[in-house]
Formats: sequence, C-alpha cells, structure tokens
Amino acid sequence: MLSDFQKQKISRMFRFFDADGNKVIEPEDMDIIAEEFRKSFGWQVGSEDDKKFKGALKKYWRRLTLGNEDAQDEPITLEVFLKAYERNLQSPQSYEEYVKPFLDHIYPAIDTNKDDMLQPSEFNHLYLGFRNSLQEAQAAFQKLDLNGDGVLSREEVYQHFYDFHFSQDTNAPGNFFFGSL
Ligand SMILES: [Ca+2]
Ligand SMILES: [Ca+2]
Ligand SMILES: [Ca+2]
Repeated sequence: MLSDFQKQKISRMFRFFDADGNKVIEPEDMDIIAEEFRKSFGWQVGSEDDKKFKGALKKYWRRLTLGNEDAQDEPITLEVFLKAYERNLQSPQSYEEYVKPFLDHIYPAIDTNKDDMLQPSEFNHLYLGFRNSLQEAQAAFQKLDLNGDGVLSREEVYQHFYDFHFSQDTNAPGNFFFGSL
C-alpha cells in the first residue's frame, strides 16, 4: 500500500510525465519531454545522447507503467499510474526491477562530461528538463548535495531517487527530486 505521502509524490511525478497537461500520459508526452531535455542539455537532434535519452525514456516508461518495456503504449490516467506504483514499490526487489532501471539508463545521458557525478550545470539541465526554474534548480542542488562538496555523486543521486519513492520523512531532500510537491 502506498502511503498518502507517497501518493502525493507519485502524483507530482505524474504531472511531470503528463507534459501537455491533458490528465493522461500518452506517447506524445514522451516526445515533448524528450524534446525539452534535448533543448535543455543542448543535444543535437539525432545525436547519440538525444537518441539514448529518447530510447531510455520510452522503454522504461512502459516498464514503469505497464510492467513490460515491449508492451503496447496506452493512455495512462493518474489512477492507473498510482496502481502501477503499488506494484513498483511493493518491495526493494520490485523497485530494482521496475523503477531503478529508469535512472540507470538516463544517467549516462545527463552526466554530460561522463565523470559519474552531476555538476551543478548538469543538474540544472536535468531540473529544467523536469520543467522547474533555474532558481528552483539551484535551491534544490544545495539540499541534495548532502556532503556539501559541490557535486552530486552517483550515490547521492540514487539515494535521493530512492527516498523520493520510499521516504515518509517530509523533510527528506529526495522528496524534491522532480521539483516542489
Ligand atoms: Ca498528456
Ligand atoms: Ca558529470
Ligand atoms: Ca556531494
């Protein structure tokens, strides 16, 4: 069972994925998101990173919602989305199977200089890709950089992504992984 707080966070993520705001998530939303990320990161159309991100987004989108990355796309309502997350977050194993691969596959594209860490500029691109402002990105970075060394290590990013899904602590920085709730 998802707690009310988890539902609140998953609903926040739903609003991100529903890029055109028509209350269902459809393949067209993925195209809009991929285009926003391409612009935010400055990838050339059809470049390796553009293709990698787009491919990962579509594939893992299906796994997140339908449980199968080869499934036929279908419009996803918030209700269906929450139900999918009941399954995705049932156990640490289901998280590993359905949720974590999403980050595994977008990470190499968002880590622009390939040093396995997110510099503030890379994080800003990511956070703008989630349709937040630069000001919000800068404020979030301060909170997410747990050890204050000026970069987000891979461990920090994964910890926050995990906390976004599981933490019941309303003060956990990871709650703001996709932007303010
Ligand atoms: Ca939509
Ligand atoms: Ca980097
Ligand atoms: Ca850090």
